[in-house]
Amino acid sequence: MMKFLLLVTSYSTLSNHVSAFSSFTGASFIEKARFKTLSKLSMQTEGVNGQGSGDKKKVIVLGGDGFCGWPTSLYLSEQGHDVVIVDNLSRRNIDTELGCDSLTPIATPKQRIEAWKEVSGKEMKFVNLDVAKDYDLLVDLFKTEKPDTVIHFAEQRAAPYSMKTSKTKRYTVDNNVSGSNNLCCAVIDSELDIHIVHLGTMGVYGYGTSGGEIPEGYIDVTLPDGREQNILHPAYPGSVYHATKCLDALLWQFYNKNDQLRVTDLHQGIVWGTNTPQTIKDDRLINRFDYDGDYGTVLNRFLMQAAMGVPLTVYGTGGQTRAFIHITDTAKCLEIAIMNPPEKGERVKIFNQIAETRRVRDVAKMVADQTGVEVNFIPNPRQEAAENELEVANRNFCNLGLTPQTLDETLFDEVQTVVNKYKHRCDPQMILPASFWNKKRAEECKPLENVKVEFNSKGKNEVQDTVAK
Ligand code: NAD
Ligand code: USQ
Repeated sequence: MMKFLLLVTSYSTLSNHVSAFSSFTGASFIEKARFKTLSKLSMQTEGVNGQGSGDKKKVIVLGGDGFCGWPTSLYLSEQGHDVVIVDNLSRRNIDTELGCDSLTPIATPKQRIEAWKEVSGKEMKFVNLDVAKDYDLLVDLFKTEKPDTVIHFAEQRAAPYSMKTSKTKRYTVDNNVSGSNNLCCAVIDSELDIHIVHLGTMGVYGYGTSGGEIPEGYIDVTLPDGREQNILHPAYPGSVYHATKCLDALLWQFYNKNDQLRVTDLHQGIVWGTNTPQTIKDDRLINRFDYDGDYGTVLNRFLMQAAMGVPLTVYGTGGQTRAFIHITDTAKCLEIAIMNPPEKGERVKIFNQIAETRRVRDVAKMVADQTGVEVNFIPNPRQEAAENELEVANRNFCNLGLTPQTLDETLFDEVQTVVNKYKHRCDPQMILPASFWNKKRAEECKPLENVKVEFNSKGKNEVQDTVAK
């Protein structure tokens, strides 16, 4: 048996400390997450297009079947907003294409909507439509529903998937850029003053390239001859996926200038966590959980790997610093954004949607300290800086009342409880990276090809040689 991969460094067994997982109930989770009501927030009180009333909005959620879109839809519905979900289920289809699945067994959209009605008494509609292709249907939907706000989650969002092959690169650009352009055109053709709220990414800025705190969207620059301007922060994407978010930002800027579209662009960090106080109300409402090398994001992957007893897969030195936000705060940020739209004629509002920044190896150490799992440093499949600093302004949301949840072991328990419940659904071979940024990175990762990931199905504490060759 050979120990997991090219073991460059390993934190020792970390005192073999394994915390007892606390039981996970809705009430205790809500208490732990310290939910802050939005009643104190500054809120616009009129629905713009006549459908929303008072402080409630009519909201179309594009991509509302996804990891962020589903819990956000439930949260907005619970707060009394009128929610219509649009999704073409492409994410579920990509699971089939990759031979993978959400670790959590997600119900069909129909079952989800019915369960929410049973649990909450609230109606939500579901419309299966491709935002990047079904343009006329999109315009018709806007004209029929007359939403105050359209939230746009409906993009191919995995950087590794976007870098897999020329096919996935082209799909990511076609889907994401066409979808955003269609959205702007459809708002114009509907002749409604719809507020667009788009989920962008911290990755549009690059990581730490400003040489100081990353501002919220715009940066003061001094041009030759001492001319001073405040411009969109220079784009510095690290993947085809991140490049589409940079192109989106230019589309928002153009249509805002040309057609006075009201747009809010939310540059969100890495989302972690699984369930929210709404999704835990019924098994059929459970949120999706991605753990595979393409769609799983770093902290959720580490929490899942720890629960399985698989050494954590830190890429390179783990010196990459990234921004993080918990899934419950994603939903709260969206409500703040829809209640505080820009004025007509105001430039695109840009908020950094993050709670904090952390270095990947520090995140791994936190998880390892809590669970006793080993940390492995493996060749990095990505073309990215081995080490970077990252300081990010998030004052816009904080000034509007957000108190973001920071990384907290009590919330780690929630994820690990979910993972333990569904670990029989995990395919261990999907854990290793399966997408390489370029030929050099692929070459460096070649030794991973012969590695077989195994975990002991009895439980994480019994696993010793988790990966065998
Ligand atoms: P996800 O893949 O789980 O959800 C996206 C949803 O959009 C899926 O249900 C998919 O089927 C749908 N979709 C994609 N293309 C579509 C199209 N053309 N027409 C209709 N539906 C379409 O992703 P997520 O994690 O929920 O991310 C949502 C958004 O938030 C993305 O735009 C992503 O870039 C952004 N974001 C996510 C994270 C994160 O950590 N998950 C962090 C920052 C930003
Ligand atoms: N990483 C590891 N080990 C792993 C997985 C990732 O070390 O097992 C490292 C990566 O090399 C990278 C960092 O962790 O440096 C983050 O990777 P990630 O997969 O968690 O996040 P990323 O690819 O940046 O994308 C995710 C979402 C994307 C969103 C982005 C926000 O998938 O939709 O836009 O986070 S941000 O990173 O702030 O731009």
